[in-house]
Amino acid sequence: MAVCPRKVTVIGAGSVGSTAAQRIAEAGLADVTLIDVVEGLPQGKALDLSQAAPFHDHDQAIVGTNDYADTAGSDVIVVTAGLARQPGMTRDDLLLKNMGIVRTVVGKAAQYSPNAFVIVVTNPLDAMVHVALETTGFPRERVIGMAGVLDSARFRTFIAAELGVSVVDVSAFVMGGHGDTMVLLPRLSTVAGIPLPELLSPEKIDALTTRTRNGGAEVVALLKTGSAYYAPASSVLHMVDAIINDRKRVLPCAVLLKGEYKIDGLVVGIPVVLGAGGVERIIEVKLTDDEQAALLKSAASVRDLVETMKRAQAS
Ligand code: TXD
Repeated sequence: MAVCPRKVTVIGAGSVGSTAAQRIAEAGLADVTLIDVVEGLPQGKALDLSQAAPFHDHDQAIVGTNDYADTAGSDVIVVTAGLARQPGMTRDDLLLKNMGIVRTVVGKAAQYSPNAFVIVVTNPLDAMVHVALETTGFPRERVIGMAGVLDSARFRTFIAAELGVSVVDVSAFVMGGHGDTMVLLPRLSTVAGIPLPELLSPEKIDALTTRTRNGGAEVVALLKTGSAYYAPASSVLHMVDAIINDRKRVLPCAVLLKGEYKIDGLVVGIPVVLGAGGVERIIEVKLTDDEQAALLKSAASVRDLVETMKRAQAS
């Protein structure tokens, strides 16, 4: 019997979007539809990616388009469309520009794929998950932000390098918002089950958490003309795989909280079980007072962004 191929739509054929499309197709996970507002860009990238298929032993269809009708019936929609901050643009300008873009693209894609899972990548991440939730009306289980998976991969990489051990044996626990208010929990981060504080001094741990918090900025400072995309695309692949293959992975994801961790009505990064039902469970860990305070601070900064968006909509 013929098996119906899985379909993933990636909105935004820029650095993260096209690399995520490549990873997903080359992993043999799903057919990929790449869509962008720029004419020719997704078509050209899709054609080029298709021509790499013979080297990667896959037969996934990779389609580039500017027409949302071609995205119909997607299992997962990955949202990477957006603008980067331009000189002279404030954070709020960027927030409102990307709010408009995410609302438009997610609204169109959701019409053609009403049962899809939505993985949001566009920054400011937590705020854009709010926009996607509101626009689609999808339940919180199906609208998930990618940030913690990337942040914990960065932390794992730095820990492994510091200790001279395999990154595979390192597990890192990250919560909170994407950016300055990220909450890293060394006491719940381990190397083959050994808590990090038993292996590194508080000063070393501090240095690694600071580097992780600035992980995105460190790459931007080097690239100068863009931001990170290889590790972000791999993070997207990891989440798509968890959903499509029902892996029930325990991953940090940005999800709308409804009272969990004493936060109600705001999107914040927390550990979840990610499987065929999307966010199948939110894992509540007992936090210390300091950790809880840091998480609430993170939630407060998301609330500020949500309020700025509401004010802009009202005016
Ligand atoms: O951890 C994370 N969540 C992140 C987030 C990690 C890395 C990048 N992060 C954010 O993802 C970044 O701050 C941006 O907001 C997005 C996408 O980053 P990328 O590096 O891929 O940006 P590009 O290369 O500028 O690509 C954006 C594409 C580009 O091709 C535009 O033409 C397209 O988005 N775009 C649109 N596509 C469709 N429809 C509309 N309206 C549209 N507007 C722009």
